[in-house]
Amino acid sequence: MPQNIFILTGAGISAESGLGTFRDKRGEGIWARFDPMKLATPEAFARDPEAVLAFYDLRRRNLRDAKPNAAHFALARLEHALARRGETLTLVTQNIDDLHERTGSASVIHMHGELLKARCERCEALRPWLDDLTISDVCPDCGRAGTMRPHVVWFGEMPLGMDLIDRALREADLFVAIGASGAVYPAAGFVAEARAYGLRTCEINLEAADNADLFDEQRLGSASGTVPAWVEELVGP
Ligand code: BJW
Repeated sequence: MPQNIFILTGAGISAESGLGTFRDKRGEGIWARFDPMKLATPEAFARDPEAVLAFYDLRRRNLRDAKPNAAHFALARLEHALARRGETLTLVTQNIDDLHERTGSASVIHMHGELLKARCERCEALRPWLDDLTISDVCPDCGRAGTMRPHVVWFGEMPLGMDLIDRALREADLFVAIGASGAVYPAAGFVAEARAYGLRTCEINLEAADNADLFDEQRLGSASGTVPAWVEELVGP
């Protein structure tokens, strides 16, 4: 029977590419060093745009030096192997990096935005943005200064692609979460929705997520080892 797979990836899939996670049980994640309420909310950006832009400039520079790892490559291979069998992979990521795209994943849904894009708060223009972003940058579309912001979803903002995500969840047979802590909603609620729609559910993670009890199957280990092994089980070497 054809299989439609829905995969949600989180910061854990990019951890071995050197991008860091937000939360971990050792208290060493990004949010242990930086206060999300001062850097990842619209209110923080209104209060202190320089601090917020500097945080994302640093992350953008780190991303330029990062390389995809074996887990990103395996998911791109899975997508193409499923397509050859007339099956589909919906790849939704909470990550703002572009490591899935760099390995050839074709249509990634970035529900928390993309670090290498900026958008104008005035005219909503969305532009590729590879360099640092400053408060005096001019919008290439409307020509106003001081209106560009990182194209990321902060706390209190609506994640992107929610209609597409809901449709894909309804049409899938299997839900898999990879390297996500299950701490941030609405993504943390997808597994419950998947169960309600009758999907099988699988967690692939270094440490059990906050919502681990909602998964039918759990594979613990680092993404660069567990994901390629799981993909090989599904579609062969
Ligand atoms: C490995 C590994 C290795 C490590 N191999 N694994 C209830 C319902 C709905 C909303 C809320 C709610 N309660 C509260 C809210 C509001 C809020 C929220 O969830 N707050 C919680 C903190 C409680 N949510 C929002 O505000 C969201 N918007 C919203 O809700 O709008 C209204 C709405 C309602 C209902 C439906 C639809 C909309 C917006 C959330 C925006 C999150 N933004 C950030 C920053 C983005 C930009 C940036 O990158 O700076 O997104 S926060 C940060 O957390 C980032 C991540 O995408 C997100 C999730 O993190 P993730 O990916 O799970 O990573 P970690 O670090 O938490 O976990 C890493 C995992 O990897 C761990 O499990 C490790 O074990 C594992 N790992 N190494 C494999 N090598």
